[in-house]
Amino acid sequence: MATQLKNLSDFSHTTVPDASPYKFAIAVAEWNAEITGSLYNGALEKLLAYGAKEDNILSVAVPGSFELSGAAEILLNKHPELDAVICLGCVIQGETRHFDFICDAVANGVTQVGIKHAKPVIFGVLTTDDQQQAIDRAGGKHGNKGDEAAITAIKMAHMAATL
Ligand code: DLZ
Repeated sequence: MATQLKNLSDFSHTTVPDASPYKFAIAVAEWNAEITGSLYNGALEKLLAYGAKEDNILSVAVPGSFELSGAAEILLNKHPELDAVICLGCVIQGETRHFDFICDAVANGVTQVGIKHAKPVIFGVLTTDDQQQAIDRAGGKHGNKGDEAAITAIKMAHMAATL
């Protein structure tokens, strides 16, 4: 029953478990599709690179980031066998408060769905001041947050499965 963590320095960013036993869903928002398409490609490539089977990855598109948590809820209800859901979107600051409402809603929604189902629901949503910041984080100079979301999903699925 009792498990002790080793020295935390043993848990580097590069230690990613084998993803082959796990089932994933990816929900991706169509708003800012050029960006979210890159996030999606990064996430999918990483899942496959760490051993996830194509047949075990279910992908759905939703209109905007606001819809991501609803999609996660539907996915987990229809497919209780899923081990993790990755939500990908990009919200870019505009002139109105729409940005704040969408960011708050998706962050809270994703959290609630994950807690409700006791399953990892990963927040892979860029929330940026402008388009360039988003490009930089979707395969640009700051990497690809889609990759990071996939790795987080694998680590969390593994953690839940091996408790
Ligand atoms: C309406 C809207 C706006 C203004 N901006 C974005 C955005 O930057 N990123 C995004 O993913 N979605 C945006 N949306 C759409 C909302 O997420 C949502 O699809 C609509 O409000 C309908 O519920």
